[in-house]
Amino acid sequence: LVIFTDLDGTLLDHHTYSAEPARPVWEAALEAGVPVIFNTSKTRVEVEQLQERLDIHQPFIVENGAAVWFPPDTGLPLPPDARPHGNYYCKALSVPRVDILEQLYALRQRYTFRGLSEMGLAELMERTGLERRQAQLASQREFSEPLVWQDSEDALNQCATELAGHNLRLVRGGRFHHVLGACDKGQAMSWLLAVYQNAFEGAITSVALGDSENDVDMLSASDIPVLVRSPVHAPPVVPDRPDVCITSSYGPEGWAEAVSSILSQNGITAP
Ligand code: 2M8
Ligand code: MG
Ligand code: MG
Repeated sequence: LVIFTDLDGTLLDHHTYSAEPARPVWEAALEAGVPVIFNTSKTRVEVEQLQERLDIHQPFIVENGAAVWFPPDTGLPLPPDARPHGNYYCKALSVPRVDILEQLYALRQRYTFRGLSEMGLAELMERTGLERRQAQLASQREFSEPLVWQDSEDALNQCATELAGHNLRLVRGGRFHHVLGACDKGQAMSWLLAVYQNAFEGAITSVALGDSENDVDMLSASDIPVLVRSPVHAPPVVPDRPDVCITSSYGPEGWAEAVSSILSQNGITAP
């Protein structure tokens, strides 16, 4: 079993960013040798800080599937296409952010949106409820650009089509829309799962948890998809997965409820 999880609105409360209600359950998973892998819109530096805070030390996926990071000492054999980057290894699935900004801002005249790169820290704090230090980490993006979409839904679809022509994707997160290279959370998850399968020489069951539109590819590609209920939006549709389960509680409480039951079904004692 390997657990892939979104952060904002899923393991972390949408408003307070707390994961504490789920702590006993992820501790039981880690204790039993089940990796808990973050698959998030957040940046590398945001996740590094969060892993410290939660005492979770695993490879992780950032910026909506744009890259996979391996911290030192994961014990995993590193795939040949992961590149050293300081004391980490990185597998990039997206083009760099500078390339994205160039394409995106060429569309400025025709669509109305506000990109994160145009916001000061005060505005980002206001829009997300993050504290200054956290907002600063969220702004250190390497592979994607979050947007506040200020145009019509039709314009959004048209813009997405145009971006697709440049090999870029537009996905909806909890608060922002995100533009990134031709990749998604599902592809990144499958790539990393193959690394585990290779290391452990066998099939591994994947559990995926998410709350928003940008999690749908990951849920679709997983063996056990879980939609964590959101206090601010309806659960997205996961096509062709009638087996998707929707938690009754919101955010980290919902996470704990679902993971606890999956662990128990797999013979792992969980609170
Ligand atoms: C952004 O990501 C969330 C996730 O769904 C969103 O789109 O609402 C990113 O900027 C991320 O880096 C940041 O931590 C988060 C804060 O809410 O917002
Ligand atoms: Mg989310
Ligand atoms: Mg997310």
